[in-house]
Amino acid sequence: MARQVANVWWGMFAFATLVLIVVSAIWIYALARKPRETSEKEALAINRRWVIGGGIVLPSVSIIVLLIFGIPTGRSMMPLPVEGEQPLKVEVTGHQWWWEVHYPDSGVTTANQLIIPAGRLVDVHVTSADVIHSFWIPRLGGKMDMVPGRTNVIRIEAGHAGIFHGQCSEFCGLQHTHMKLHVEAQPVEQFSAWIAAREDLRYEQRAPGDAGQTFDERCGQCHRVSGISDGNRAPDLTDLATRPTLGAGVLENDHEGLRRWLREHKDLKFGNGMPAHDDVPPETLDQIADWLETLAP
Ligand code: HEC
Ligand SMILES: [Cu+2]
Repeated sequence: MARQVANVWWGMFAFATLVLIVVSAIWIYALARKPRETSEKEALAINRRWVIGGGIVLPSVSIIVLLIFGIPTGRSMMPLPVEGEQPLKVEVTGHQWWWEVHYPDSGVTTANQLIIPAGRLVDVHVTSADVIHSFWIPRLGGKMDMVPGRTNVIRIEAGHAGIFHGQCSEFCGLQHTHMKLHVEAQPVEQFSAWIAAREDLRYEQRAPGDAGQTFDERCGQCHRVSGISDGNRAPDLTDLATRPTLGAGVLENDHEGLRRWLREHKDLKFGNGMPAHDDVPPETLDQIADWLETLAP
């Protein structure tokens, strides 16, 4: 889809360049040539020719040509029925300021990362839990507003495996910048394994001692960890350790990063929806961080 959009853009660019060159040439010629005597009637006829030719015929033809290429491109991004293999359905919900990602066919939920199979159509059903956000992965083409109370569908397809970058593209508040989405297209078998590893994933091991209790009391009402807690107001943490970043792109997700996030998230991402935990001993937060680091299939 992105390639088709790019083709239309390059076509428009070439045509606009041509128009610019031709108009400039005529203009220079008009400035340079000697004025010629014309009768009033002749002058009117020349005027009319320019108005009809340059003002009506040329723009009409240009717009029709543009539509001939543009309409099919637009349609290819619409979730129209297809024959053969059906598109994969993924639901993405925008929150201030993170992305909830859900695969309804397998019941898998993750956050701030969108993993898709390469070479397969993917219908992304987007909506918002609060304000208007916009779903945009520039290199996969298109862009779709995420509107509360409404579901829009955008069809994407990654032609090859690789990492792409998504970004909220509708100003949605203070931390709009820090609303990045890690998008990864994987070879089909790898993607199937990714999903399979998360289906029916349940943990039994709580964080040790105080940390486990603190998590139950202070974190679990917002965050879900399959088997341990089922909060639904914040990023699902079930596969946290497999995500490349924290806070939708604020920090690298590694040992240091996770500890920093729990202690300093209010400074790292001012105004974000997670309460400060200043009254929890830092060592306890570190223990929680160490446990969170083990949450991977
Ligand atoms: C009131 C709900 C709430 C509570 C309680 C809460 N959080 Fe959060 N948490 C959030 C929200 C909202 C975010 C997303 C912030 C953002 O990126 O804008 C978040 C983000 C996170 C992240 C980063 C997730 C990611 O994928 O980037 C981690 C880790 C985390 N919280 C751990 C905890 C821990 C541990 C506790 C308990 C000590 C806790 N949270 C308590 C709401 C909460
Ligand atoms: Cu935004």
